[in-house]
Amino acid sequence: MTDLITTAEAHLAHNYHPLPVVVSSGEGAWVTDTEGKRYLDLLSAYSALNFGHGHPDILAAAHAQLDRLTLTSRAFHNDRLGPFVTALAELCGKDLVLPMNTGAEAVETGIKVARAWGYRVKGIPDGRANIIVAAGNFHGRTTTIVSFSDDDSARDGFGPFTPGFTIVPYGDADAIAAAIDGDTAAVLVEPIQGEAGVIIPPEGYLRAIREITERENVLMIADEIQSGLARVGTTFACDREGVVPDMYLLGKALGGGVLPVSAVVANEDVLGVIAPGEHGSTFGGNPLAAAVGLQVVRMLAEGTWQERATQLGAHLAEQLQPLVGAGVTAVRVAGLWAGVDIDPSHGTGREVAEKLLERGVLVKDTHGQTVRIAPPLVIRATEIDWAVEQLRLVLAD
Ligand code: IF1
Repeated sequence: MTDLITTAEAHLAHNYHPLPVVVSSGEGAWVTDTEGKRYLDLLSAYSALNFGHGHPDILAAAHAQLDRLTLTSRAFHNDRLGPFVTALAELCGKDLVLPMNTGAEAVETGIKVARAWGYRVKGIPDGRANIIVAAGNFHGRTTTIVSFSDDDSARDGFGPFTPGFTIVPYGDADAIAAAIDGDTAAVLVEPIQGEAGVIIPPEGYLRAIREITERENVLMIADEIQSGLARVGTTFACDREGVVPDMYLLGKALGGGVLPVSAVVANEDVLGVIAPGEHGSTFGGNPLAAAVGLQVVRMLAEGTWQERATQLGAHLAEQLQPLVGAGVTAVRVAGLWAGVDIDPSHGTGREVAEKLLERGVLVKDTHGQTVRIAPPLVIRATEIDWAVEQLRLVLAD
């Protein structure tokens, strides 16, 4: 493993010392570094690899499209975009899809759409539209998005900030109801908070937001960029409470681990407020992205990935549970996504992550004591067992 970390890599180095340099994507849940050491990748939600490294059907769709058409001049439509947006709209049960590239762009687009809807449909006085967000949120890194973060490390030094947001505690629907007034255009929420440590809100929270926003004529926007697309055992994390938001923000796994693909999905009465010429992107919905996105949506339409995440997620929860009281203070699991709080007497989340790295298991720490586990959905039960055993050994040290 190299000790040299280039400037470009330096921002990643806070995760691990030394930083493993991955040279080969390997297959399934495994990656290989420059020295040939293999790692079981339990970081895939972080990195958009829900379907594992090198999924053959996704690679085939990408290869085929590379040989046909990759980008068009924006003056032309392309023959992949229609099938992609149609299939994605159907998966979401919505009318319209606005394709973008990164997650942050989808969030920015959602904010613009919500504000435009607030002025043009709801009748909010110009310049006053407000969006309610949750404490502990992570929605991306643009200047507007960090404006409504409460994480100093994401915000400090990047102001002045964009106004028009109100932060309320996560998991508290009454706080949302209390914060809504005539200028409120939307509530923007992660159905399960990722960066915050896989924080699963109290049962009924999403349903309560849905009821409040419907009653108050406010849009409900679900950032499913990390929680969506089968990760938690359902197509969307909102499905866990039977909730359909007004707008889905999607990204990460929508690009199949091949390239950035994001999207805003909503009905005509919401997304239709954006007029031609008001919003766009050079790369959003390009033929290559659309071909890959279409393949991902086709895979999700069968429901087998959701089923797999449910079953393996139950297995992961079963394996992790005995660690509570044995070096772990709490475990939160939703499908194949877990937050594991490390007992401080056994070190920090970061120290545990580094020891796991030595043992060939990639996880990500967050907020001091928490280790996040998000394996690709192709992981095998035996690989989960091996990974949890490595965690048990690290904690027993
Ligand atoms: C970083 C976490 C993962 C997201 C949600 C939007 C975006 C993200 C819910 C923006 C992005 C990333 C970006 C990466 C760390 C990371 C992350 F730690 F923040 F929570 F994956 F676990 N909404 N999440 O999680 O999407 O613009 O990056 O495509 O910036 O450090 P993007």
